[in-house]
Amino acid sequence: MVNTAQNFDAVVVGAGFSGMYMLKALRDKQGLKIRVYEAGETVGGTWYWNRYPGARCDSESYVYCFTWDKQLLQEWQWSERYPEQPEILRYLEHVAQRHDLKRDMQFSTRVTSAEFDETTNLWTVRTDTGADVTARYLITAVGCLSDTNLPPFEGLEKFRGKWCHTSRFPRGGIDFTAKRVAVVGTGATAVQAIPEIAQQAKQLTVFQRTANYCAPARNGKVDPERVKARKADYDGVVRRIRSSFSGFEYSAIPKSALDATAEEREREFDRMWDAGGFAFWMANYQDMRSNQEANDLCADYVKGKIRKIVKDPLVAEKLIPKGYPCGTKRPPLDSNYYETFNKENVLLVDANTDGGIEEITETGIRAGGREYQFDIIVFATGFDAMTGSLKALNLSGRGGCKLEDVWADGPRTYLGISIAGFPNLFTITGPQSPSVLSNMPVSIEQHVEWVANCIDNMRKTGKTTIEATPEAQVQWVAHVNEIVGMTLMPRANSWYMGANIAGKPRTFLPYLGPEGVGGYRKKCDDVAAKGYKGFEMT
Ligand code: NA7
Repeated sequence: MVNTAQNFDAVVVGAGFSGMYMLKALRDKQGLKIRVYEAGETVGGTWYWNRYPGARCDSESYVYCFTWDKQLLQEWQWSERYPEQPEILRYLEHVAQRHDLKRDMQFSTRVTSAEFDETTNLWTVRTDTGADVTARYLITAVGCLSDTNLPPFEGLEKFRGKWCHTSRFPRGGIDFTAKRVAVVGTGATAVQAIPEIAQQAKQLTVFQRTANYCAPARNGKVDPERVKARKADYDGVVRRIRSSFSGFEYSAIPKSALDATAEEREREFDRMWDAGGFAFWMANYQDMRSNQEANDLCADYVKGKIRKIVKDPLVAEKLIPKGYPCGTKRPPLDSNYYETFNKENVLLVDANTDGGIEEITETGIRAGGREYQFDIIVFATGFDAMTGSLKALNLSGRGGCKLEDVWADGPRTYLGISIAGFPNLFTITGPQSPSVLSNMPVSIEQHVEWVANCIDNMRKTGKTTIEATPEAQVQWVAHVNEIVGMTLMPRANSWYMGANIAGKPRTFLPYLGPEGVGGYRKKCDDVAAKGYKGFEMT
């Protein structure tokens, strides 16, 4: 039964990993009255929406889960090294039921706007289902990659076949059997979907704008002995991932790639490549993302692999990334991606060599002056990352100032969790926090726990509002930019830089802290320990 009261202590937007835990943390520990609004029909967030073939998490299952339910850590059996979308959804449904979360959630409801009222110090939240509600605290748990990017391709409305975006894939899927299919995009989503679609489709044509550096996932069953050992040491696992750089059990090789001999490097690269997963990107030489020469060595290794796997040298050349350092766009994990281009029924159309997409026609796609015919077009064109889903909430803070105006030149936050002028608003895994550069549940849990403790502190000390000071925000933004400026990350046209969306300000969206998520956690805890330094409380 959904709570029918219209005044809440807190409104949480989104019922994915973040929203579920936020509800649990505030409701159980502090007994607050909460309402969670979720546009989907049930819990799951990104895993509710992304139902495309091959959808799977790139984090390993044993660390892609809630760590606060210790019993569930022991009970839940993941079937593979990387959890598949339906399995994650089953897991989240199970958590929702086990902790009776749904009674405070309202599904199929999208928040359309929220305004802070300076006279009452309350947020008024409006939804597409009508009723306005008020809340002392507004917590966004909207995910970093949830605002779909469907580029405005000319002529799409004329296309007579079927089309869809991977993040809005129809329930029940699409039957690609005997169909001529196009996939537009070659990001992490497409890299998962392409091998699956190629197995069914009569003909698959992939439209690539930028080639990616992909490393093998090496998915499969996990050795039961390994599972047992991890379960026996879950406290240790949790401790290690929380203090790690990226929320995984990886640490970089503590030396420069340039200081290793060629043989040593090859051995290390082989070891990481064979291990699969993010090892190549997160356990590599420490200067991979900061030194172009070191980066070139890593990049050359991957390029060599692509040349070995892809039989047609012309196709291999198109698949070889050019013009940006490896690891500076989100590296996709590959299960037979490169091999798929050896199949007879798969064609690669590369914007750089064959010409980019000009328009969608009634019967297909015109690119580079040539017309390709399709029955189905799948857009794997990504998201308006990190800021899109927040701007879509139409938030107004003090003096009616609008978030979209305040962020016109890029996001400005304090710690990625608070925005000056927007009191009692908390942004779980918001821009300028580590979020997408880490294993998400680790960053989510850290933010949720910080926010829950902050609210608890406010209630105990009789405070009504908390907000970042403009000075602290200016310093944080400068810090985020300064740190990333020491790396190669700004050299890529990545969604991290906002470069995938025409007109989006070019600015690095997450926070690449010098000590990763472990160091960022310490910073946040330190702020709290110093009486919420950088925040103003009334
Ligand atoms: P991504 O990584 O943003 O990939 C989108 C792909 O679509 C990428 O190859 C883009 O090329 C391509 N794209 C985007 N716009 C266009 C236009 N206008 N024309 C042609 N091609 C285009 O999204 P994903 O869904 O794959 O992954 C997002 C994250 O979800 C992923 O990183 C994980 O964290 C989970 P581009 O590279 O921009 O040139």
